[in-house]
Amino acid sequence: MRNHAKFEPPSSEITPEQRYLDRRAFIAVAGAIGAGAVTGLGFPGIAGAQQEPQAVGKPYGLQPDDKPTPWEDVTTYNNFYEFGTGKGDPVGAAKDFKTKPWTVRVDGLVNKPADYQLEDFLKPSAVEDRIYRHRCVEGWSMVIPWRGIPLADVIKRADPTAKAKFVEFTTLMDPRQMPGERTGVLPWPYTEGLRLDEAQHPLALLAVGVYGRVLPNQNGAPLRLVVPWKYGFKSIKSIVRIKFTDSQPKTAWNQAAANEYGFYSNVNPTVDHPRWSQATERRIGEFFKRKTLMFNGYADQVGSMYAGMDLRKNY
Ligand SMILES: Nc1nc2c(c(=O)[nH]1)N[C@H]1C(S)=C(S)[C@@H](COP(=O)(O)O)O[C@H]1N2
Ligand SMILES: [Mo]
Repeated sequence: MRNHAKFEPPSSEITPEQRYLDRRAFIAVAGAIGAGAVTGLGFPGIAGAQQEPQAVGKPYGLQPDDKPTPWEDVTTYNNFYEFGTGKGDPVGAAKDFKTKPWTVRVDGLVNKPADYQLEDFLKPSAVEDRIYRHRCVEGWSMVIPWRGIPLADVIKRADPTAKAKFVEFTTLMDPRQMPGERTGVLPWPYTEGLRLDEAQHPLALLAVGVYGRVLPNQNGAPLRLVVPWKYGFKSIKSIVRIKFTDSQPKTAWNQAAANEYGFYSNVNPTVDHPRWSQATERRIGEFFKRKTLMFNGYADQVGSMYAGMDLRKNY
């Protein structure tokens, strides 16, 4: 929590470069917000849920013309099929979703399996604000100020055995609360997976908040994954289980359509999805398309994990 950046609302007077390079403003806001904001917020049930959304966080991999997507878009244009297949469905359908109490099971090939209450799962000192790029395989993108804890910290605490090679994540299965789970649109519960080294990568985040506030239900409350170099569907929401395995986990989207959704799903402008080109993207709130970047702009940080792999085969 050393670096905070606050981004003013888009203004024709201020160029994006100025916004970035104005270190004075950057530091002033960092002081005003302070570490207290982080210890208090992002934890369900702790004051702060009603404060104004703040685009706080250290920028990771942002391009010079990237600025946070407005709160309104981040929290009303969502993919969360448990609450409907329309982008506008989850904000209403998840309104009364119960995220307290919430248990997270950590198990499989680890020396320290445990069932955690969410409050015990999160170490306040590990909570960070980070601004990441987000790219959905459908061709739209956002820039999102997350609040969360590095997944690597959680893995360290679980202490995987030498046999552990992958991590499997599972979303809550509760068809009474999640109407989508009463349909056949995906194999439920939603599952995702990462190779262990990917999961340990310092960019992989378990988010509990966005815009300095507790995660809204439609964004995957109370705990969701964020892996910014992969297509958005890898960033599984409302996680109840993190399991370490020796074989590659099945994932919901791969089971639904294996030719469209591979295990890796790294953002790659040179490998198209059968139905959507991945070469360009539309930033939500913008009119013109932008070029999609290899690994969504995080190639310098993550590229070495895929050295020697055929990314056309391992899509
Ligand atoms: N459990 C679950 N997680 C999910 C999804 C979903 O339908 N169910 N959709 C994914 C997709 S396709 C995207 S693009 C992101 C969207 O996250 P956001 O609504 O917070 O932007 O969540 C991902 N995580
Ligand atoms: Mo997506």
